[in-house]
Amino acid sequence: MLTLLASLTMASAAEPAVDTPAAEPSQVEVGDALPGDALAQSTETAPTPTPSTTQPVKARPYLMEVNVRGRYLGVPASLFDIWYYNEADDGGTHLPRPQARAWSVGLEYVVKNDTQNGVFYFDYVGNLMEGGYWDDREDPPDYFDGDYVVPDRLSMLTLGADYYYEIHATQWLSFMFGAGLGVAVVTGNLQKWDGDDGVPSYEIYAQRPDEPDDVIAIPKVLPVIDINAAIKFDINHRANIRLEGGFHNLLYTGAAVGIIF
Ligand SMILES: [Ca+2]
Ligand SMILES: [Ca+2]
Repeated sequence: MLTLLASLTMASAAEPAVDTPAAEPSQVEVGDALPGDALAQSTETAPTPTPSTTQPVKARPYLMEVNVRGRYLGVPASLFDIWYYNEADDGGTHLPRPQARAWSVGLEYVVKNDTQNGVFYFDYVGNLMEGGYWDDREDPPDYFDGDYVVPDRLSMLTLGADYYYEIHATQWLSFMFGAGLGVAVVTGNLQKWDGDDGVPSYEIYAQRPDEPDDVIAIPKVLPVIDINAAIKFDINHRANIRLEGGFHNLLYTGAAVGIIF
């Protein structure tokens, strides 16, 4: 680089004086300023800032994010196994029990500093559970007294706020632990078919799938409890990716991606 500069300087020095003298020195100046002088130059100019000019000063001591997030939610089958039979029961011939699963997409607005994050969110939680047979455990076993339950337009719209504490492992990697509260508006319900004098509910359902015996009402408004643990990748304070898991009224795993500004 030095040799390049030297040759540049010599070249310009060797130029005849008539050949656009104004352009040549400026070229050398630009080349001169590039290598290591950026810092020196900035410290040089730093003592003489005019207060009136609009410089890119750090106007606020916090950053913001806007993120899009997606999640896969559910209730572990092992939990329902406590109360309900599954396909492994009755010598492996029992009807399979539906899996309580859901998905969600949402938007987040985040206000943060180095260690603290305030996350304001809303998301839509859609049901993935199919209709099926829910057979309670009893002793002695009765495999034919269960309910046939079919979700009907079941979904949830949530709005809430979470606090995350952030621990930086490196410049670009951090671990986050958070919790928060929200409110959910629930749509839809669960339709239920009962057994009937020895005829199991799944056979009744097969006979009249459009005529449930009952509708299990779900409260239209529910509290939302959030518990979150995340790994966050910071891309040059411009973007971030968060991989996380926890509890959002259901257990979940998911990811959030967004911009930092
Ligand atoms: Ca029973
Ligand atoms: Ca039973």
